[in-house]
Amino acid sequence: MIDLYYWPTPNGWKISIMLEECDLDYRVIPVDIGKGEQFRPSFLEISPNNRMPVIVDHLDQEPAISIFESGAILIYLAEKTGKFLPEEMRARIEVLEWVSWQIANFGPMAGQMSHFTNYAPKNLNNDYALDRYAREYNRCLGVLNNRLAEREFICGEYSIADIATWPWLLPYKAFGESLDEFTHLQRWHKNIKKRTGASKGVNVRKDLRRTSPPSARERKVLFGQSSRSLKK
Ligand SMILES: N[C@@H](CCC(=O)N[C@@H](CS)C(=O)NCC(=O)O)C(=O)O
Repeated sequence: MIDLYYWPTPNGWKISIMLEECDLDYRVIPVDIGKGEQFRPSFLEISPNNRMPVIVDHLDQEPAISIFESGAILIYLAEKTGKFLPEEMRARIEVLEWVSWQIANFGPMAGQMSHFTNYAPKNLNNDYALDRYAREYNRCLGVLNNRLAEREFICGEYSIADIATWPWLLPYKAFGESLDEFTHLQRWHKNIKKRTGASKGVNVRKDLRRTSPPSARERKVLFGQSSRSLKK
């Protein structure tokens, strides 16, 4: 049995989608990041960067394996199941390249875009930051669209590169983007949406999704932290 420490956001969906796609048994343990549950000492033990997602795989015998960082989790689950990560060296490194691209480029730029669109106080002048991240998000969409021009999925076959990347495309409208110019991206988006694992994964604990802007307290919890919050 696998424990999934989770909150319904794009980074959480990467793993709920992978678990569904691999048809693995798992149990969801919600980590309410607005309430600050990611700073609990027991959670910091398995997630020193105070972020979800995390998995703990209890295996058949102790000790269990715990993994933080969505890229590492995806690679672990792909290796465990033999799915969505080819064995052949060239094909494998290509998938790992694109997983790294997501983790280091598309994810962080989309994350900042989300911050300045959904969370940053409106009374401050955030125009520079919004413009910077909107351009970077748009640039990344262009990178993906080019890549998909000659491939059905990012690395040909559906892989953990697609599973890592798709969740951060989902909020594109909220970020003021349109896919009109990105025809390959539109096709890819529709193809993944049709997959049972992807649609089930993205709906895991949908009831916990945010329906209103964060309160002042939640803002403080999410964005008012420093290294002091991690003191043991
Ligand atoms: N690089 C991390 C990013 C995970 C991440 O940013 N998670 C956010 C939610 S989307 C979180 O847990 N935030 C809690 C906080 O900021 O304190 C990964 O890919 O796993």
